[in-house]
Amino acid sequence: MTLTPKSRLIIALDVTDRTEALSIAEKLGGAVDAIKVNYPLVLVCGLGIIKDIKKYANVIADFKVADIPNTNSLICRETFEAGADAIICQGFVGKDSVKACVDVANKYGREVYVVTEMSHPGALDFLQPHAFELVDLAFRAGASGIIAPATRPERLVDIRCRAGDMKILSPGVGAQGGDARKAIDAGADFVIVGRSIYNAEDPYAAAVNFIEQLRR
Ligand code: FNU
Repeated sequence: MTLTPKSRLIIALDVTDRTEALSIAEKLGGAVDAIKVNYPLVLVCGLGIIKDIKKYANVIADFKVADIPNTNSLICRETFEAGADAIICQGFVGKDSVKACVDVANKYGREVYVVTEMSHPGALDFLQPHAFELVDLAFRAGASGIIAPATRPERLVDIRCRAGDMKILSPGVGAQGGDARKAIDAGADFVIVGRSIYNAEDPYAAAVNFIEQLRR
């Protein structure tokens, strides 16, 4: 699949209970553009959880793959065999490592998204000074898109200018302080929201609220 913006909302399903994860996926899968899984859920449930969630939505595996090209290829192969529609990798390991992910993704008809500047304060230490180079690297490696911070909409504007046609997925909305609407207005194609949805008393209502903000 190719991630296409409809609701523009991706839920980060970082719960660590299988029943809860599947219940949220069943309720929200039809409303969001994708469900992102990360280590917290996969370490508890195993890679098989991807196939279970795929019944309800496209799945992005946020494994922030960051190894030598051969190991990256092996990780991507297993992740796509498990059914993931896209995988997130780190760019700081270099173009050959990112290209290894893209080559495997192309074989499976899936997508790779490359982390540029992360959303947390520590991203200023090492990543921010190299964010534009990471955007260029993602483009040259043939990635479908990049990850860039909703916590810094002013940076999203600059990263958007640099990213050309690549899609931008933007985490950091809600719990980390970012605003969904501002992130889209600054150039993101999708926002990624975790705790503000799955920790809400009514996750469905919380998701619908975000979708309405994004529609405005
Ligand atoms: P929430 N995530 C992030 N910032 O938050 N993949 C990044 O720069 C990045 C990410 C992930 O804060 C994070 O791991 F590259 O509860 C988590 O899964 O809304 C989700 O996005 C944010 O979760």
